[in-house]
Amino acid sequence: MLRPQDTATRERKRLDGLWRFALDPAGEGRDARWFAGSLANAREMAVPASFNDIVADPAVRDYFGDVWYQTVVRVPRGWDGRRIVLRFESATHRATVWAGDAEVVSHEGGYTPFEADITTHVRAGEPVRITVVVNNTLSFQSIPPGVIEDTPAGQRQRYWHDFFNYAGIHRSVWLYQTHPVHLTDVTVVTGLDGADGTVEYATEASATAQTHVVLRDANGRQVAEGDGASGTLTVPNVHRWAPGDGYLYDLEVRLAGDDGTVVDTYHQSVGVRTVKVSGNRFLINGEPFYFTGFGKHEDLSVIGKGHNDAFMVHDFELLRWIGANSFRTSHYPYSEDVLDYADRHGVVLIDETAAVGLNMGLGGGIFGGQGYTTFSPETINDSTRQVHAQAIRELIARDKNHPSVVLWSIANEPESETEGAEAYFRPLFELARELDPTRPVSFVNVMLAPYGKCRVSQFADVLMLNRYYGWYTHSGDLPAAELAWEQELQGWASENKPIIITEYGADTYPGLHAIGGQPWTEEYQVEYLDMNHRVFDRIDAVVGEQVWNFADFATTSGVMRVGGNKKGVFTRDRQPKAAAHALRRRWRKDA
Ligand code: GCB
Repeated sequence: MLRPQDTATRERKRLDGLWRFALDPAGEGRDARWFAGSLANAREMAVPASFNDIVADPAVRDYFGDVWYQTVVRVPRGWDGRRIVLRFESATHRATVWAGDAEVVSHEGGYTPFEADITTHVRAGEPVRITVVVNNTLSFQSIPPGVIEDTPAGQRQRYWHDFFNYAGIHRSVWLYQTHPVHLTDVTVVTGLDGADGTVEYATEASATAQTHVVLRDANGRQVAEGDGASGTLTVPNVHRWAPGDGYLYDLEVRLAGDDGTVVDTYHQSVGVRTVKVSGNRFLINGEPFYFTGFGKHEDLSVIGKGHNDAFMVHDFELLRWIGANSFRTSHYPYSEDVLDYADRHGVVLIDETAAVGLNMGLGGGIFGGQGYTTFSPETINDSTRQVHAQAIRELIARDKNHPSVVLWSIANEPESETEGAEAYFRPLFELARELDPTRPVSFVNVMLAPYGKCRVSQFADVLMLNRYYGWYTHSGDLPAAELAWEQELQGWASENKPIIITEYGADTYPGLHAIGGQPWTEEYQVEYLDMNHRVFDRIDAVVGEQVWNFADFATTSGVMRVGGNKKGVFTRDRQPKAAAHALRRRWRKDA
């Protein structure tokens, strides 16, 4: 599915702004056909944004169930005879959409795009009512999972992941048009051959057409061209895409009818680079790469998980300031704008599905309800795995052409020490490899499945470990933490795979100080990170360190969370804690 573009043959219109919005606590709107007219009792709501924190009402913040969004858009006059498509970059966690009275699409999964051809439901120059019901309820068959529990005080939504269940329309909504004969997909795979680069391309179209491609460098100079729906282009003396050097070529794909008239033009940016795991090394362009950076979140005050360009640019500026060369899209696929930005700026990404919290043993019930078995016919089961498989398909389909993405993470901290886990994950790894043979595939291992116990890491090309020695264990005792951590890591290192420490961190209340050794102080966060770095620097197989977290973020309430998770190196409003300066000294050799 191609992202909408303005090209010589395509046009798009962004539908962001204020939409009508209504909660549907009784779940009556679908049967009562709320889509069939102007939404009654509606308030105004910003799109894109999470709805939760915008309204000053705890009942809205914690709401789960159906919510309705509606807008009226006028289809541009000039779009007569064109194929007209309505596209959502995301709706969390599922949605059904109507154009006028006609139901046009439903989608499961809160972080990947979906679209509907609405040509037959609209007329150029006329308005059309767009209604969307978004549902944010988590179940054992959703990714991420959750459960509704009946309590004496009423129903409650529980889940096992440590971030707030923000919901709504989080990214842009588009109306766009193409010729009825149009390109439907482009795939590029790049290679290096000495000083030259290769670009294998494969295109798909809605009907048979002639395909012509032109590859241009960043100055617009043509460097290669080809004919046919697929082929391989050679780029003499290629400018490689590399960490810190987001050099992009532009592949223009043109479709023409039998008479040679161009009916569709699409531009695919291409970063020429290779990725490979060799022994315990992670190679980008054949050279060992060491990841520095963070696990992040899409999380802001007021707008929650809504995309915001200003904050996106600011976050990338802070990454550059601190010397981070990478981050993980923990714990879900991020906005496509983030991926494009990372491509252009040479920031390396570990791209993760929303499969987080498939672990009912985690947190001793702190993050969720107690007393559930993770893998069982009643909980995480075959249907969940199908939803998870679809999440992997949609992630790879969306992000396969991004040079910034060097590694797929198919889950974060699932239960992985049991037979059920092994059986659940084996086919998912096979699927990811089949969908993309060009990138390594992994998952993030949890402390409950330490070296020697994990039954899923056998499938992973890279070992990604989240560890909190000195925080959740050996709290406040960094010398003991250092010994235990090094011992476990030595075990993993014997596997001869590259190891990325995808999480290590300590909650820190900004402004809290002590001479030393006191958890929650700014000093302790620095000492804790220093201890970890000593351990990493002694272990050859460690090829990356990503601190948890880039910034403080919202979570469910609990005695372990003070106004959210405070492991940020920056506060939620992006002010540096002492640890930010310490990391900058370690990561930025030039500063
Ligand atoms: C983890 C999770 C992350 C949590 C973090 C923490 O292992 O992957 O989502 O926020 O620990 O701070 O406890």
